[in-house]
Amino acid sequence: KTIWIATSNPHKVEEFQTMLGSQVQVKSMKDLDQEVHIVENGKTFEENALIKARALYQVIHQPVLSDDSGLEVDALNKQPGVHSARWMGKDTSYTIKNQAIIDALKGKKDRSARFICVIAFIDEQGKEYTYRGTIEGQINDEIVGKNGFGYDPIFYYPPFHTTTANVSEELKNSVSHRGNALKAFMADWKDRL
Ligand code: ITT
Repeated sequence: KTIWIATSNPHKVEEFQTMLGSQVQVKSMKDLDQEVHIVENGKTFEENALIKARALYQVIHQPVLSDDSGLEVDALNKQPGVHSARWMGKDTSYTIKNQAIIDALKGKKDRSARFICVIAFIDEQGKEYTYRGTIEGQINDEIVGKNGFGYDPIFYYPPFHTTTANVSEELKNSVSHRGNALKAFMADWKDRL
């Protein structure tokens, strides 16, 4: 069984492949021989997830899944939010971006934050669905951990007593926004894929 995911982010591909298991083959934009033009100009995770899924569906005419995700920091008015990948420029390293968030929160009491993931799915008939998953945590006061990607090294998850970059991929997936969105998707589709 093959599932197409409308993403160019290899970390997302890796997490989906681990969560879906070896019975499912995950394919993504890099497995296509053509460019898929995507303009992610939506205001919400749902809009952007649908923009990505539609762009790939129009090329392959098969069921596709997509992931739009990001980090909301309450003390920063929920930024970087839907701009998480582009925030401070798409080529700025996450060491710099993560330190900038730590610096912006210095002295602030409210360190609450959450990752959000919206999975969009377009079925064989072209019908569209979205599924949302979240994980609540805190902005850590230093960069910790080498696993995961993006903002994981500053995302302190209280039940783990550490960041989501400082645990195994399997443990992160078991509680993550992406894991939770995929569980919601699977509750609907596992017998129909
Ligand atoms: P695609 O659009 O090609 O899927 P992208 O990385 O540009 O890849 P998004 O626009 O959805 O995707 O941006 C999501 C960003 O949010 C991502 O680049 C990270 O900075 C952050 N993010 C999302 N999920 C994360 C996770 O599990 N751990 C750490 N950071 C995450």
